Amino acid sequence: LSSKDTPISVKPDGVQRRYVGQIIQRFEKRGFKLVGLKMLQASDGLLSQHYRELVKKPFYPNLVDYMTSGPVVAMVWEGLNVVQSSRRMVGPTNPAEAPAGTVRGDLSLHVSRNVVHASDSVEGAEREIKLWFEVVEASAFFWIYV
Ligand code: YYY
Ligand code: MG
Repeated sequence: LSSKDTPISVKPDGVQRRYVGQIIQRFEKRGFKLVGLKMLQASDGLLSQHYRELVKKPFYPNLVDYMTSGPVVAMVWEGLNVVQSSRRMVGPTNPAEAPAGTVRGDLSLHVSRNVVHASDSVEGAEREIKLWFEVVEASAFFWIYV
């Protein structure tokens, strides 16, 4: 795992609203490289680890209902400064505060339906990639996340 890799997920509302392609295109256009991609139904257990700092928050039950309301498209992206840059591209947690041009600012209105996940730190990115993916050597020259 390296600080050049970060997880980005399209949440169930983004999948249901058919935004997977547009979201992938934003990161490809910026110059990042897709190194992992899968669709899955997130479990309560996976989410309680992913959002371990939030399990006691009053909004947590609604967050789990939302995140399990349909499939998630989980990805790993690679590139220079990808953790910080992708987080900027996604925008603030609350779409009401997200500038136009960010994924959340362009595609969402409410914090409970903010379309996409991005990690907020290199340590968080590493922890989340290990939680959601396995890394495999796809050839002598590159590794992919599955
Ligand atoms: O990293 P990010 O997704 O931007 O925000 P977090 O503070 O990690 O919260 C995770 C997730 O929880 C957020 O994307 C939506 C939801 N949430 C909420 O529903 N209501 C809040 N007041 C805060 C967060
Ligand atoms: Mg977060």
